[in-house]
Amino acid sequence: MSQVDADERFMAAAIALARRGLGVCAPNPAVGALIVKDGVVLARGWTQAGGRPHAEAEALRQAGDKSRGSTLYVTLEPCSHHGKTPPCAEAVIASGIARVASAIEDPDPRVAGRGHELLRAAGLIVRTGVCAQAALRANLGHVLRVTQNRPLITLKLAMTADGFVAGGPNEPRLSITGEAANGAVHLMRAMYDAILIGVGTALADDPLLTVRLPGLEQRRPLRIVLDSALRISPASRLVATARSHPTLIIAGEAAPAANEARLVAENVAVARVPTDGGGRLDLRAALGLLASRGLTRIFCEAGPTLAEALLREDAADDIIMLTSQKRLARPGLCGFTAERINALEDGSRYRLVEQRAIGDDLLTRRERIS
Ligand code: AOF
Ligand code: ZN
Repeated sequence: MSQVDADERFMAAAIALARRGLGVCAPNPAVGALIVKDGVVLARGWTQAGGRPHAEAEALRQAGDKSRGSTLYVTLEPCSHHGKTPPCAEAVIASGIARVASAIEDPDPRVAGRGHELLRAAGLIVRTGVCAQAALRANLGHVLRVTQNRPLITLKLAMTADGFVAGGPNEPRLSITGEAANGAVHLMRAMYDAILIGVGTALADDPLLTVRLPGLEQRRPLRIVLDSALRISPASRLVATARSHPTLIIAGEAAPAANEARLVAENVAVARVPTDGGGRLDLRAALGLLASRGLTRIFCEAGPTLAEALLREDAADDIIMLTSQKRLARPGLCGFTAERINALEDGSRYRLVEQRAIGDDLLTRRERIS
């Protein structure tokens, strides 16, 4: 196998390791690292819960003395700053690693190329850009937070075969998708820092937005509701479970203080952002607030209003559509205008990257073409 092929193969494995940290290491990026010598993997590391230790530190600790003369594969440039931990680039140099294959530069202004520079200055061979595209996807939450002051947003939509996104007013919590797809959605939730909905969905469905999968109950992504006028019911399941599952409501500046006080008393956090003339929350301001609180990845289980707003703002980085074969007996809540769906499907703004059956449902995933 050529060096280039081997680099790509090991980097793909490092990216798979990195993904283990998604949903647990914010505000830090989920990084993966492999230490390889003569084609043999000596150690594997990924960013740990809470963001530390960093991936390289984990792999180096495992490899011990054996790392001398080996190659390090790392999905993000090793850090060069003295932050909460000493710089990974220095630890890599001290370990005697001879060569580093790195996927992308870290846009964090404290690093921004200095990690690679440090390694080169110490005489290590450094190859950058290995599997850059795939690594960028895995690190996109971090990259967007640092460069655009907003988290990555995955928009998830579920639709019946006849184009409805929910049942009518008398059918709250009608499950559009089957059990297998619902399980897949819970697994997706676990890989994000937060779950986002609009107040319309909170009022119509009274959702819990928790991760209900055996072994992953401890994953508690922040549950966020955009609620300009603080209309959410204090009796809702979201509010009732706020002592055990962190919950944040983003309201407009004019929302009643008494409503806020009632929510805060139940352990719900309330933040405020400006609204436009029509009383709608400034979405960019809301996303900026979430980025400044350290959130990197948001899973948005939006109804039509919020989904349209995200698409209008060009803020949806990927779109997961779950389509069931079900047709509703009575007309339900209509999802999206035909133009919206066509716009998603014409391939100019989003590219189809995945299509598979989950049980009786069809999952498609589209990524924004940047
Ligand atoms: C790495 N390896 O696994 C991660 C890195 O607050 P600190 O000191 O933990 O530093 C956080 C920054 O380090 C973060 O913003 C990003 O630039 C980088 N994350 N770097 O070398 C890792 N998670
Ligand atoms: Zn580091």
